[in-house]
Amino acid sequence: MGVIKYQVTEEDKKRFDEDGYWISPKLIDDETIQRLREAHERIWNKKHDGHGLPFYHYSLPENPLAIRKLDNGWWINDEVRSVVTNRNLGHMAAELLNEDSIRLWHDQVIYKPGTNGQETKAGNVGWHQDYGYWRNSSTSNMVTVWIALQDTDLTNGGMMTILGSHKWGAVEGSDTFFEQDMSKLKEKFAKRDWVEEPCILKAGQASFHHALTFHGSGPNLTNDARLSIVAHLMPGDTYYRGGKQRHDNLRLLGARPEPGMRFDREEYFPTLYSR
Ligand SMILES: O=C(O)CCC(=O)C(=O)O
Repeated sequence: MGVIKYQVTEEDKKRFDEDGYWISPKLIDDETIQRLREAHERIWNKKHDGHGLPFYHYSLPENPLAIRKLDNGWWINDEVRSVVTNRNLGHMAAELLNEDSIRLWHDQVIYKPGTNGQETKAGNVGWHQDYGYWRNSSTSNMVTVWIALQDTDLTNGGMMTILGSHKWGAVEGSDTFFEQDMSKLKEKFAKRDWVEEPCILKAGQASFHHALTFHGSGPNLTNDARLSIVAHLMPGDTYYRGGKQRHDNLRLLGARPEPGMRFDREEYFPTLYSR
């Protein structure tokens, strides 16, 4: 159970450094994929493992075609937990980011319903940078691991990344996950070469994208939901750098977070890997 061990190569690192993302070989075996698909089922039916509670009461959106997303699924689901805290995943992230240790920042459980051909923006994820939400972290050298629980391409609303956009730095106003008009966002952000790269994944493969890489996704026109588990990973010594932006994780530093405090409480930010 867990994540298959894979040694990241120099060529993989080069791809990640140049393109801002890298697609792994299959990391999750079929039995685990099935368990993670069942984990989705349990989560959306409010069946929790243990007594943890996510930050919010999450309810299914009124629109059945809208995207569903839960942060920190590992607090309430053991299968999700075993994948997003997996050492092998951490090792790969450490290699790609050139860091000595890796912690979990948070996870996401994402479910994009199939529309059966119906055109709607309800399942879209707007072009954004993950670091657009994480500006209170001391570093943007963070990575998102997006794990496909079925074969995924553009027909079922697979993700797209903008080639090399991690080299643009932290772009103002890039916290636009929930804006669903892709053309409008493209107009806003496409100030330089805008090359859209589809992340085409077989079930069990993952894409690793840098926290500054622009990405988003369009409609799932198939009959089947697109299911994924996502791990957002950070260097082990990441700290709160202050600033105005708020993030839910700040609450995990206590009632009075101070700049300089590390996100290092094991019970919230578990270490996946340390050299
Ligand atoms: O699931 C998607 O289409 C986008 C997910 C995303 O933005 C992320 O994992 O950072």
